[in-house]
Amino acid sequence: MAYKTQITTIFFSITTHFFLLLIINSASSQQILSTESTSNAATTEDCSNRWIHIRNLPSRFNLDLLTNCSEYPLFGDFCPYLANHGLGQKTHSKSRSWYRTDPLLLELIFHRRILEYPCLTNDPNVANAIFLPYYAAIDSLRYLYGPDVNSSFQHGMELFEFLQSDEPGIWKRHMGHDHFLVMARPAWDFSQPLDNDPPIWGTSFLELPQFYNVTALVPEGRAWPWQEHAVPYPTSFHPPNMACFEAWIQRVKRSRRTSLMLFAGGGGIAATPNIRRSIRTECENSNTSINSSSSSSSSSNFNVLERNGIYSKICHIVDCSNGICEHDPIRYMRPMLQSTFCLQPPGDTPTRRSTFDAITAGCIPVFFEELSAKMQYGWHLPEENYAEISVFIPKEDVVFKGLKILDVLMGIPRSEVRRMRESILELIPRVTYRRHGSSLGLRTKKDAFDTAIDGTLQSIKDKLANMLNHDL
Ligand SMILES: *[C@@H]1O[C@H](CO)[C@@H](O)[C@H](O)[C@H]1NC(C)=O
Ligand SMILES: *[C@@H]1O[C@H](CO)[C@@H](O)[C@H](O)[C@H]1NC(C)=O
Ligand SMILES: *[C@@H]1O[C@H](CO)[C@@H](O)[C@H](O)[C@H]1NC(C)=O
Ligand SMILES: *[C@@H]1O[C@H](CO)[C@@H](O)[C@H](O)[C@H]1NC(C)=O
Ligand SMILES: CC(=O)N[C@H]1CO[C@H](CO)[C@@H](O)[C@@H]1O
Repeated sequence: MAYKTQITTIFFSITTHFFLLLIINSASSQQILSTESTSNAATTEDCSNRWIHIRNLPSRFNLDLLTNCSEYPLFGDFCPYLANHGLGQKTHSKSRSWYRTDPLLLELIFHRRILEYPCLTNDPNVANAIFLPYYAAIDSLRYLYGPDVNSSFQHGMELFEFLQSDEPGIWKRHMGHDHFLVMARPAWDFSQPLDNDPPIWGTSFLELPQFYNVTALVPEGRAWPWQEHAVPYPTSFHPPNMACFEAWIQRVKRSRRTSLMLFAGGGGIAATPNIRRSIRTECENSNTSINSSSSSSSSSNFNVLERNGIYSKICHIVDCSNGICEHDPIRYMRPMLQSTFCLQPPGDTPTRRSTFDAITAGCIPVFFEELSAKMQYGWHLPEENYAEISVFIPKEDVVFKGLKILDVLMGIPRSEVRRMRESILELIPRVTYRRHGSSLGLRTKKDAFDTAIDGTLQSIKDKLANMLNHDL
């Protein structure tokens, strides 16, 4: 019962806030529109080719879905993470930038942020892109973990029917090619072939021809993405202003890195060979403190790797089994601040939220397959930069050929480690979802949301141009 009241309160504050913001925003877009013809050239220029219209959807496609947040027994109760418009509760009452964020709430976070996007328009006919505020992944829970598991091919049909029947001209204008939405789970969860009988896993949202033209922003795309594009998982860091952001950057810069490498995660216990198991074994067999008189040639690098002498730990494992780290960033952020390299082995799927936690902590990510990041986050982590911002060690070499991760990492010269860390620091703004309603100063830095919007607008523009070419 207590939960119910809490939910209702959250729900209410969300609705009121949305409402207020919608009013404020339509006022400011009006303002922008009305000054267009006068002297405000800068404003018009900023928004040209960047207008976004938020499709007006009935609340059953978004806010209503939050009211059932405790009713997915197999998934778990996500009500606590709805606080602060999807950022979750603060890690402690005095915290200004840190929240217990659940990545599933990216749909809500995104929706909240787009309400303060400066180039919103009420007129779909002048919009360069149409945003669908549909909480697709939250809605998918009833198919993935609930009573509708046997009709998973219907996920999205109700939305499609709505888009065809309510103001159908908005869809028809570009046949959906200018529409986009956020789906806060890996694309695999939405890619069940329509002819799978019985269903195996996932809904068929991304397999429906009805949605082929729509751009979906997901935390993980498929190996051959089509409609979808990957955007960073939200971390727990959501600074409200420049001072908070800068204070964190300074802390990351100053942090003493006393461990060479860190793995924060679970798994690796099963007997079958896999990368997580290899990591565990390697860590358990490594000495906890470096013996500088050891004869191995690579260990001499240790002394030069860190300015304060030697690492006190070669390998640090933060055991996150059973999801204990998920809403408790303190468990892994401190160790990440103290480590030079953060291992990012694939788990159930190739990508991990931890990649973005690591970058936020200035810990250089080590990838074991290209699908973990390089083939995913092109907008946020440009492909040509990977050598500067990460280490790549093919997992087959570790699991089957006996390559030691330790040897690879110890072989990287100190100067290169320092350069990599500097490049990582520059990436932090772009993988951070800053807090909604943040200061104007902080808004001048493009964050993960801004970068995703830029990418989406460009991708839609390219699609529309392509269509035109085909028509000629
Ligand atoms: C919420 O849960 C109730 C009871 O389980 C169910 O009847 C209703 O359809 C659900 N609503 C949504 C939007 O899933
Ligand atoms: C789904 O279908 C399977 C196989 O036909 C059946 O055993 C199961 O009970 C169904 N699940 C639900 C929730 O209807
Ligand atoms: C998607 O776009 C193609 C043209 O590129 C069009 O033929 C098709 O009807 C569109 N699909 C929908 C569902 O509107
Ligand atoms: C380091 O190695 C030396 C000689 O092999 C040994 O005497 C010493 O106890 C070792 N120190 C540690 C901390 O293992
Ligand atoms: C705990 C552990 O693995 N200790 C090893 C540390 O390294 C020496 C050789 O340098 C081994 O003999 C120990 O077993």
